[in-house]
Amino acid sequence: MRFDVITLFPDLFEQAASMGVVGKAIAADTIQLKTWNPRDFTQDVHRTVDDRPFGGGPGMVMKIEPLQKAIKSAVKVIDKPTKVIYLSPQGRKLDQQGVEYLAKFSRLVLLAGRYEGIDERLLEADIDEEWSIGDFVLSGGELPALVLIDAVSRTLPDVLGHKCSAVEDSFAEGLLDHPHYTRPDVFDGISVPSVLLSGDHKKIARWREKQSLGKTWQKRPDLLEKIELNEHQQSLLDEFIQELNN
Ligand code: 4HQ
Repeated sequence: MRFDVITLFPDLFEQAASMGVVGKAIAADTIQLKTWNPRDFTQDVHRTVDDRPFGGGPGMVMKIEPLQKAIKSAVKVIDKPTKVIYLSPQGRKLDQQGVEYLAKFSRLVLLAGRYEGIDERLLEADIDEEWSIGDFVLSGGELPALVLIDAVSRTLPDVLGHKCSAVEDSFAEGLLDHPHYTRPDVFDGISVPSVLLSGDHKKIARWREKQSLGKTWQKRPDLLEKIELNEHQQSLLDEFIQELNN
């Protein structure tokens, strides 16, 4: 998977993308990340990328020409299935299903906007899809782009080397993750659930699945409405609820 990011803050991406799971995937060349600075596509001495909004009002708008040149340069590097994405609160809300859809493209060009946003004509002419990371206002599209890169990357085969699959993760099946514990086995008088120390891997897997269902039921009941539990899952959840009432 290759990510091309159009950004006024390339350093931010070099930094963030050098760390953790994504950093390792880049080092291993499973993922490629390249940044394109719209300032490098300006003609004037001041390297102007923004201008005042027509119609007046506060704030500035990103100029169309440097952005379009940056996008076109990024797109033409490789001839592969590409989506050009603009991060904005007006986009489709990102969730794990959206992440998996995006992961199917071999290449994503991400436009991280600043100021009040981009000229609407660029949106119409050059942006394939608009995505949002949530209903709140940020000062730029850089963090949303990094969120997208992180979430998409971890679904790719080979990125989570230590796991058989990302399928074990929270949300992969539309459920929350089960609780986790590590040493010490007693902290402040509170013990780790004994099943986790039993060495019985079948029992442990069953406990975790039950917890995953139960925690989802307690904390995010809206998620359960989106999925159909199988018979086994339903009886585990019933058991979880029954144990609460004991
Ligand atoms: N912005 N999800 C405004 C966001 C945002 C979001 C990005 C702020 C674009 C111009 N992007 N700029 N929420 O708040 O994606």
